[in-house]
Amino acid sequence: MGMNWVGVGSVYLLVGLILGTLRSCNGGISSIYARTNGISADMPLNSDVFALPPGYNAPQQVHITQGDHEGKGVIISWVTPNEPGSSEVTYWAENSDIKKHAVGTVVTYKYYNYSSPYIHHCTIKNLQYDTKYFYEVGIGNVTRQFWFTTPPAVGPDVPYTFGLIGITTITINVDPSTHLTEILFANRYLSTGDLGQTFDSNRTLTHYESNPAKGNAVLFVGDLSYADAYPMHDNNRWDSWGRFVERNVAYQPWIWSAGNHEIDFLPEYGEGEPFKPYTHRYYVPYKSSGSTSPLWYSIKRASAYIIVMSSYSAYGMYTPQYKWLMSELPKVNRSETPWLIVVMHCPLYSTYVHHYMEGETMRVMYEQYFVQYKVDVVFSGHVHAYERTERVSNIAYDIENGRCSPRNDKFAPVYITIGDGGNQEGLLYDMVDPQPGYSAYREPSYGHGIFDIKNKTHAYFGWHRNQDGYAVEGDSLWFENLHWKSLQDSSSASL
Ligand SMILES: *[C@@H]1O[C@H](CO)[C@@H](O)[C@H](O)[C@H]1NC(C)=O
Ligand SMILES: *[C@@H]1O[C@H](CO)[C@@H](O)[C@H](O)[C@H]1NC(C)=O
Ligand SMILES: *[C@@H]1O[C@H](CO)[C@@H](O)[C@H](O)[C@H]1NC(C)=O
Ligand SMILES: *[C@@H]1O[C@H](CO)[C@@H](O)[C@H](O)[C@H]1NC(C)=O
Ligand SMILES: CC(=O)N[C@H]1CO[C@H](CO)[C@@H](O)[C@@H]1O
Repeated sequence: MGMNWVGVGSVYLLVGLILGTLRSCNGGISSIYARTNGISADMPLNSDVFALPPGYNAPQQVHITQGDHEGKGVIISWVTPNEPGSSEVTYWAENSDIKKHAVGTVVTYKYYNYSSPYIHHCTIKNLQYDTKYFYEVGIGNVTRQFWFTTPPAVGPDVPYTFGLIGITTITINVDPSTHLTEILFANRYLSTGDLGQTFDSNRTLTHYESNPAKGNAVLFVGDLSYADAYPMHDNNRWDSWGRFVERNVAYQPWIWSAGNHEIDFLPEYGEGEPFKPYTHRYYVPYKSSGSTSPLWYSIKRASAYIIVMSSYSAYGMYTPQYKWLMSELPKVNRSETPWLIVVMHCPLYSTYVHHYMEGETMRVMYEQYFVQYKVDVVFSGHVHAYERTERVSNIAYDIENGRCSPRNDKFAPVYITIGDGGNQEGLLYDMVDPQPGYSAYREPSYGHGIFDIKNKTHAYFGWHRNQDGYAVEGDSLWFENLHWKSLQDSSSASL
């Protein structure tokens, strides 16, 4: 039988170390694995991870992302605190003496009473595939050196490993009569903000970095700094977050998608332009996929075609996002990039009580296309927990026929929620009970995912909790590529 998750909430504190899973009669697995530390406190601003690099006007918050559609370009971004300095990048291939130079641009913005430092963005194009490059920023007073490796050429059988990091957000809803666990945690929540910049965020990042599966690039499912959790959305927390994640994102591209914590909408204090800090700080190559907004775009990387969508921008019929996606999906050539991955912050399927059905209108709008175009997997964040669905679709409904429940559909995407990077709001324990049949596995632990593409027909997904050893998987699934599987099925059917 299903369990009453609200009722057992307080027990989590007592059974913190008990590991195990329960099978509900309706759905898949609801793990009762609970991490030992339910509290997610922010790292203080004097923590090692936020340290300023030494030297006058030294570049900080260095981060890279893909800079073109095919993976031969990189956008390098960084911040200089005292003066604009130089927007130039010097770069060279490993084993090459030829140093090249590219010059980017510098931008600043104001937010309420905050003035940003100098934010530099420099796009380098026409790099060689599968090559290690060194690069240097801060030309002038203090230079700093980093490196990255470009992906292999786009092609169907190119193995490639993506990491998945999510950070997450919940509205803290403490009801003293029922949510004992949440009250105990809530005292700690109030100390701050989520990947956020808590001790758990740091554990998630360390865990990802230590995973022997060695991710080559990160698909980031939204909610970066949680600066909006501070008074007046204290944008200094955007800066501290940039310093925190530099140790990883300066060396491998993070493919960005925007979450609700990127909206930073504060019109009563004159901040009515949504996504202002995010879009000034995190550039993405949206124009190269014909998009008109950095909030939705696509890239090809090795054997994957990645479509990033915005849960918090207009997406109904005739909107720019809708029109872009409708022209985008038919362009995906599965002979070239067999793996079709969609990233969006708010999950279309989630069985946690917080944020329940928030993705429903977007599901109604887009699920039919994800099924039609055989999207292999949709990755989301938002919900402060992990969940994986069965392959289901819920698109048969036509207002009269009553067919409005998800049903098995072997050519529907798997929906995976990785909203568990470690934000200050804590984990979610309240789940829809009994577990619905479309939910294959759910667990409220912090962790990260690895999507490991082996070839054009097979990929392996693993989800790793922070509490476990670096190689341990809390959940895993072999993916058979939907496009190639459907061709195989139809050819064997016609025999
Ligand atoms: C964050 O993690 C890194 C790597 O494990 C460690 O060196 C550092 O001390 C941690 N910092 C905090 C504040 O937890
Ligand atoms: C901005 O405003 C906040 C809250 O009113 C205040 O605490 C902070 O010191 C101000 N910062 C600056 C740079 O004036
Ligand atoms: C799809 O990609 C394959 C492999 O790269 C190529 O041979 C084919 O021409 C492409 N099809 C279209 C319609 O571009
Ligand atoms: C693709 O990878 C899977 C899993 O590693 C393997 O079983 C399969 O044989 C591979 N296919 C080809 C054509 O190599
Ligand atoms: C080459 C260069 O950018 N030098 C600058 C270093 O910093 C001082 C201020 O301390 C500037 O005046 C220089 O122009």
